[in-house]
Amino acid sequence: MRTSRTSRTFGNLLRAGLAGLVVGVGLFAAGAAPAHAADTPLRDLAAAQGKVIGTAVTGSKLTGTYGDLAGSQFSSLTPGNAMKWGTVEPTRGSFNWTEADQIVAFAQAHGQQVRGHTLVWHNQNPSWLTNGTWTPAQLSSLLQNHISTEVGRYKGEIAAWDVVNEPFNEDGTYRSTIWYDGLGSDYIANALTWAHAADPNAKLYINDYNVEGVNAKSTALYNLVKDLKSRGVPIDGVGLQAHLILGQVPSSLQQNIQRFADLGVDVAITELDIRMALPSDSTKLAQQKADFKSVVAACVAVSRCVNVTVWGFTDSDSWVDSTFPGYGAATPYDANYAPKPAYYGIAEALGSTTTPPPTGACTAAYSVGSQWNTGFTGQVTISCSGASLSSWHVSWTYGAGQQITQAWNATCSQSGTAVSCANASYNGTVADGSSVTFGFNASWSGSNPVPAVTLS
Ligand code: 9MR
Repeated sequence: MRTSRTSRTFGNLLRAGLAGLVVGVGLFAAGAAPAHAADTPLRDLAAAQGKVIGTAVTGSKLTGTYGDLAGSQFSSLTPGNAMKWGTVEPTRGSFNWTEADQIVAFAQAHGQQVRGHTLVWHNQNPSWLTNGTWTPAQLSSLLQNHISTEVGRYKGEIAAWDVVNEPFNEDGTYRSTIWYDGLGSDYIANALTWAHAADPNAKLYINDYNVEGVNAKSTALYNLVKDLKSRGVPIDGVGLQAHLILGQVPSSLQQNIQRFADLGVDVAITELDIRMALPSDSTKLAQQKADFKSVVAACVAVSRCVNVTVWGFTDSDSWVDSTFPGYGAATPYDANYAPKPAYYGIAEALGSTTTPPPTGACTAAYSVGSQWNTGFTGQVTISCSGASLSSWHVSWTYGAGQQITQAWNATCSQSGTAVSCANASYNGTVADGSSVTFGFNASWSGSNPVPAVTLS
C-alpha cells in the first residue's frame, strides 16, 4: 500500500505549523515559505522518466516519518547492511534473515523493488569465514553455498543483486581479497553464474566506487564486463556507487554511463551521497543541489541507466559522518526529515517544475530589557540561518504611545507611531548562521506591549 498521501499531508502540516510559530512570536521571516502545491513524490517523477529511484535503508528505522518517506518517495530499497554475509550468517550454518525479510516485506507492501546488496565482498564477512583456513576448493564451495542460499531464499523477490562488490583497486588491478587471493579473478564469473542459477530473473551487477568517471578503475571494470559478455557469463549491469564530494561530480559521468550501456548492460547509480565539510551553509547546500541534479540528469540522459539509489535519504542515517570526521550532510533530507535543496535537485532532474521553498531565512526579534516607570530599554536581534543580509531595515508600529529617545548600533527615526531603524555603517552584514543586535531607549506610559516587527 502506498503512503504518499500521508507523507504529503504531513509536509503541509509541518509547513503550516512553522509559519504559525513565526507569526505567533511576532517575528518576520524574510522570504518565509509560502504555502505551495504538494510536491510530487520522487518515485512518481522517476516513473514518468522510465527510471527507478531508490534509497538504502536500515530495517529497524522503517516506522514513523522515516518509514513514511522511505515508502512514499522511493520505488526501490537497498538494505544498507541487512543482506551482507556477516549479517545473515554470523555463525557458520546459523542464519539470521530478520532484517532482510523485514525490508523485503516493507518493499512489497509499498510496491517497491529491492536491490540485493551484496553477495561477494571483502568487508562485513563473518569472522568464522575470514579467520578460517581454506583450500581453494573449500573457499569456492563456501561461496557457492552462500550465493545459492541467499539468492535462492529471495528468488523472485529481488530485482537486482550487487553480486560482486568493489573488486578493483584504484589503478584498475584486482583488489587483493579473500576471494581473489584464493580463487583468482574467476571468482567473479563463477559468482555471477551461481547467482543466475539461483534466480534466473534477477539482474546481476558488479558494483564499485570511484568508477563514476572515465578513469583507470572504471576502464578495468569496462574491460571486465566486456570480457564477461563475450564469454556468455550472466552479467546484466554495473553499479556506480557515487560516494561523491561536494563540487566534484566527474565531468565524464554521462559519457562513462553511456560506454557501459553501449556494451549491452544496464547501469545503476547505486549508493549516491555527496558529502561536504561541516557545518553546512546555504552556499554549500546550493552546490549540493546542483551536484545531485547533475548526477541524476546524467542517468536520465541514458536510457539504459535504470536506477538512481541514494545511500541513505536522511542525514540522520548516513555512513559518512562517522567515516569522514568533519564531513557530513551528504543526503537529500536533513536529520529532521526536511527536504534539503538536494532533494529539489533530484526532483528537477526528474522533471519536476515545483518551485522549491526558500531554504533559509533571516528574522528579527524585538524584546524589552529593563523597564522603569517612565522608560525602558529595548533591543532587536536580526538572525540569519541558511540566508544572509548585506544591509537591513527593521520597522514597527507602537500602539500605546511609546516614543524612541535614543538608539545605538542602528539609525532609528520615529514619525507618529511608525518606527524605522536601519543598519549602522558597520553592521549591515549578517552572515549565514550569525546575528546582529541593536538597542534603544524609549518612553512609555500606561502599557508597553511588544510590537510585531518587519525585517526588510
Ligand atoms: O552503509 C554501510 C555502513 O553502515 C557500514 O558500516 C559500512 C561497512 O563497510 O558499509 C556501508 O555501506 C557500504 C556499502 O555496503 C558498499 N559501498 C560502500 C558503502 C559505504 O561504506
